Amino acid sequence: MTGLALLLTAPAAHAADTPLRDLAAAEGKVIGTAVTGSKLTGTYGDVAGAQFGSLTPGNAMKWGTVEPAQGSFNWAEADQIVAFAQAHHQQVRGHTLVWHSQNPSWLTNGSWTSAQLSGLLQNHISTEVTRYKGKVAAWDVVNEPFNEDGTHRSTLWYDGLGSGYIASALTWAHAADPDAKLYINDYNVEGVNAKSTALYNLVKSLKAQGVPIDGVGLQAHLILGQIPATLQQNVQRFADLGVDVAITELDVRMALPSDSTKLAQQAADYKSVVAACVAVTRCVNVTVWGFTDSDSWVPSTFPGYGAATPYDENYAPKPAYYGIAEALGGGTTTPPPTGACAATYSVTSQWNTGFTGQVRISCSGASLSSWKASWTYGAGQRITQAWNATCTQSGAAVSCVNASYNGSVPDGGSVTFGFNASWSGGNPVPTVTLG
Ligand code: G2I
Repeated sequence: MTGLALLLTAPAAHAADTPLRDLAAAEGKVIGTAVTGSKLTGTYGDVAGAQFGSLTPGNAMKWGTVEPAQGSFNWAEADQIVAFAQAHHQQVRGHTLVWHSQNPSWLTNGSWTSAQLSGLLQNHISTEVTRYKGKVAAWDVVNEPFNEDGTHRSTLWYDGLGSGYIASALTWAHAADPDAKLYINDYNVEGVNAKSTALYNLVKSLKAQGVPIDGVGLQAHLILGQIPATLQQNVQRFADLGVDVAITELDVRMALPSDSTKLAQQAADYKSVVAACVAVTRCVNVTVWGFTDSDSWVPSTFPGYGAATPYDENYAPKPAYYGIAEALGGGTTTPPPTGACAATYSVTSQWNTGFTGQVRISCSGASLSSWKASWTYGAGQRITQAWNATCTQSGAAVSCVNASYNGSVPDGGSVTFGFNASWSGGNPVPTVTLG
């Protein structure tokens, strides 16, 4: 039977499984995400609050954001994120106090003596850490201090203050909030290499000098299929120095467009990174650098690359989401069937002898040009009519194929068909397979 309008709706926004933050907690870990404060409403806020146990402001706590003009402060977005985190019982990872990038122009364009520069940095650190004392669990105190070859990066701070700026910054941060965990954070330090070895030697020497250093952040901006083989070994060697380790900015970028093969590889990549953290007791946190592809730095920085996060632009969990869940021990979670398209069966109304049901087919990171949805009734239900699909039933087995006009399900879209059926005794919901 035809005549009812074809329904096109957004894909399901939520994974029905145990939230990632609960899975992580059961493993003694915290799973976090970078966030943009202005987006923390609606579905973005729902997912950020429900799934993650810590938040990192993606930009809101950087010097250029908080003090755009000297002596003129803007804490609005940082305050908002901290308040959201408190309301959702989440930790905050403060990011970042000392960096060569995203500094205000009054600072970078100024001409400062070493003493002035040191005073500016101390004042900045004291002001920001004091403001969030007791509210920020961990700070990326120093961000990206090294070159790829393990030498110190030439920056405003290194050039003006020498390598001692790192110990000074940690000491000032500790004075402002003795309970906050203090980290040094960098990229391309996930595997054992010259840069990570320089970081290792620095942390070892800071520990030997009694400088307050609590942790090392491995950013983990990774490329599809290129997870460093020595990741877990590297995490372990830092842990063995007596510091915590966090994966602070995880994403796995791919050449666009994504397809089901790439998304499956990405799931495996996310799973292996999270598993490396789970395997090392002192690895305490894995944070993704944006949880949705609509809030990722990747496409604008690497043209032609993207789809780097665990949720698509419409907040549908991707296979990567399930990879994370599996690494966190979420054994009952399964990726959507047939790659990234999934079917959901629901009963929309029911009366004493009959009911109306619908099946929605949603795609994310994949698409369909035709479809067949099949299920087996467990209690003698019988389809009597269907619309927006052609359904046949043989015994308990039902099979519905697309109508001539709705075989195509685009990436990020969905198609719904409906039916009436009879029932008696019971009307359990069957599992639908696509194929
Ligand atoms: O670059 C990726 C990350 C590498 N590690 C340190 C992180 O702090 C860094 O984060 C990114 C943010 O995700 C981006 O959102 O840092 C970028 C700057 O280096 C941020 O990009 C900036 C844009 O460059 C600005 O044009 C924009 O106004 O984001 C700003 C706010 O949206």
